[in-house]
Amino acid sequence: GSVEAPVPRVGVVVFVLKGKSVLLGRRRATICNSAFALPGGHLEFGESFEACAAREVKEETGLDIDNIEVLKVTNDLFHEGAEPSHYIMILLRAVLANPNQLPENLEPDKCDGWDWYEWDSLPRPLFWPLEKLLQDGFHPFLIV
Ligand code: 8DG
Ligand code: MG
Ligand code: MG
Repeated sequence: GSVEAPVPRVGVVVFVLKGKSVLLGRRRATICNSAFALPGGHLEFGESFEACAAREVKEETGLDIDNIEVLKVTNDLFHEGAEPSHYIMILLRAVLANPNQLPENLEPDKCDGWDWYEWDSLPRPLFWPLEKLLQDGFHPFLIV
């Protein structure tokens, strides 16, 4: 095969909000293994941000989401892996379509399990882009 020059990829992550809590899972991945992270993944060709958010949350947790909104865009460089990676991250928020639905760990090779964590007492370590957002004062509940 041909050797491609590296390019930025588009990542979509979702703050699924429930009361004062947000959905996080411990990652099993080369980048930032075992840190708490949001559900999300890669934007597919032709997909809207909202459709990607709903698809990734469904694939990873089984949850159906509603009121999906884009909150912020970040530009992140990762140097942890064998090769560096560059992500344009689209951050969204959403709520559960059915507040009684429970998260399932549908990709156990990528995640140790999902749970709700209160925003004021988040678990650590957080995936570093998320930690950086928090330190910058980002608050997914307060954006109008
Ligand atoms: P896919 O094959 O399902 O499309 O992708 P994935 O396996 O679900 O991708 P991912 O690693 O979950 O997300 C893609 C990238 O997004 C990840 O390698 C780095 C970036 N990213 C952040 N912050 C977060 C976060 O909080 N959660 C997740 N899942 N990814 C994040 O910069
Ligand atoms: Mg993912
Ligand atoms: Mg995924």
